[in-house]
Amino acid sequence: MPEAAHVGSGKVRELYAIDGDQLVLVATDRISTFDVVLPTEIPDKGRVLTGLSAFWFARTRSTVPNHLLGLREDGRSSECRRLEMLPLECVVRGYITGSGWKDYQASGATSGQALPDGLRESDRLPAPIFTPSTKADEGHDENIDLDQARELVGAERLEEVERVSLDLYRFAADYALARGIIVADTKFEFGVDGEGRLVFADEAFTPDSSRFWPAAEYEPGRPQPSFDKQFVRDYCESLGWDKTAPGPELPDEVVAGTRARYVEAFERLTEIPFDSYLADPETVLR
Ligand code: PZK
Repeated sequence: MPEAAHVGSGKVRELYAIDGDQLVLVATDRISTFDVVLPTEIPDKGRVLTGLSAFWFARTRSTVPNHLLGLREDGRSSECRRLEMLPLECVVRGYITGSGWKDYQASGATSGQALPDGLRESDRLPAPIFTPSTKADEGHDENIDLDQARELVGAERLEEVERVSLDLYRFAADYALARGIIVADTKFEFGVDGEGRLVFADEAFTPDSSRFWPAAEYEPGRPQPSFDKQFVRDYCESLGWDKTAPGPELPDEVVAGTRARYVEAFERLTEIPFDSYLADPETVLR
């Protein structure tokens, strides 16, 4: 991309600056599992994630403004407003799993918020909870309590991001559940524009920023299968790989099955054929 300067790399995404006000966010077809990026790509995974994010940004504009300016013809690149990012990962959990389940087992609480006794792994919570974390440059984000979050962004901004995060989660989780997908939890990033307004940035309810579970297979008391990555995890487990880099190459049938799951998530949630998205990415905005 000769017209833009590379400004950042994530595990599976790249960020470029067009100028002082505009960025291009590119979702690659890379996939990570157990925190390791695999040498094999999943064709169209980046397009699915970019299309899903744009779909959700378009449908949540009345709740909070967002950074999306437009989609490029390639379907994997989005042009965004450049913001001052808040130093906080805004996590909402509707179900008890992952680090929330670990915290709960250890202390009966997560992010300093007490939870009812007797929860089983993957149980639905009585109400969604806001459990912020700090952005770690390397490795895992660290769960923090609301006092620590307040020190990072201030009391007013924290109240605002908590309210907006819970509103966004309730909207998308209801929407997805009606289409057979449980959004167990999700992570948001927000920025602030030149006028001090809160802006929803980064990605919105993708399988990389959220845990998607197939509702038809939901059964609390055990870990749930991942909607998108379960074939990859099962294959990696079958190898006895030690989960350190480099990860294994994926065989064609695992690649094809995983691609099909990403496309299925896109089509269930958007009710738009993925081929229509490829022909004209802006279909998801209308
Ligand atoms: C921003 N990241 C995460 C890191 C990626 C993405 N609208 C924005 N304005 C300013 N900064 C960012 C955004 C957004 N979104 C996002 N880091 C900064 C990130 C590496 C690669 F693709």
